[in-house]
Amino acid sequence: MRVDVFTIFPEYLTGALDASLLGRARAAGVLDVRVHDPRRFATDPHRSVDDTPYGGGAGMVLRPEPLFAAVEAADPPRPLILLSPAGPRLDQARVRALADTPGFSLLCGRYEGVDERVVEHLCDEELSIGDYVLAGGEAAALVVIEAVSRLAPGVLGNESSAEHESFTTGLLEEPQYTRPAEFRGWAVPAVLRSGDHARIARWGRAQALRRTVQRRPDLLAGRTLAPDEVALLEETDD
Ligand code: JD2
Repeated sequence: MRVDVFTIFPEYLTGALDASLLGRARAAGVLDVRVHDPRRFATDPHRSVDDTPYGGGAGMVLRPEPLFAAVEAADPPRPLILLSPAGPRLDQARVRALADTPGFSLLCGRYEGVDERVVEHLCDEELSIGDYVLAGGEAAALVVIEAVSRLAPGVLGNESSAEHESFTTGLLEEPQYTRPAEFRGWAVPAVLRSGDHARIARWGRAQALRRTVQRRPDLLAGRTLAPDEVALLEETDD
């Protein structure tokens, strides 16, 4: 999978792209991330990428010329997605759809955003990662790349683990434990140490259901509980 990123702060991305899952995927050749700095395409003596907004107002706006030049020189994979608080919110369905493509590109704004002609005539769509305001698109780009990459073929060590997880099953995950069996007097639930795999699976499903009902009932809104799920919920005590 190829992902091209356009940012005036390329160093913002480099540490994250080299670390952990993304670093391994890139080293293995499964993920090809190319970071482009529009400042390299600025033509004026000061290499300026921003200017004051027409009509007045606070802050600066990214100029169209260096952004168009950087994108046209790279000929990046489409769709070219503009990270913006004005876009539709990213969810796991969009993440899966992007993971099913050979690639896509991300354009990061800064300051008050980008010139609207970039939105209308250069980018294909907009995307927001959530209802809060960032200082620019770079952190959002990393969120998109990480969420999509872990679903891309060959990236996760365990292919099955991405499949039956929360937002895929539509439920939150059950709690997880590791050794020691008792830590500061707090024991791991006995069922998990019983070796009875059918009971363990049943406990996990009951926990996942109960947590979802209690913490994220919105996730269940468009989903009817199956009769066996209702039974599981009713037989759980607390
Ligand atoms: C960005 C800014 C608009 C004031 C470029 C913010 C985002 N979920 C999200 N929250 N914020 C962003 C985001 C993305 C790009 C830019 N700003 C700052 N924008 C009004 C300040 C500039 C996403 N994706």
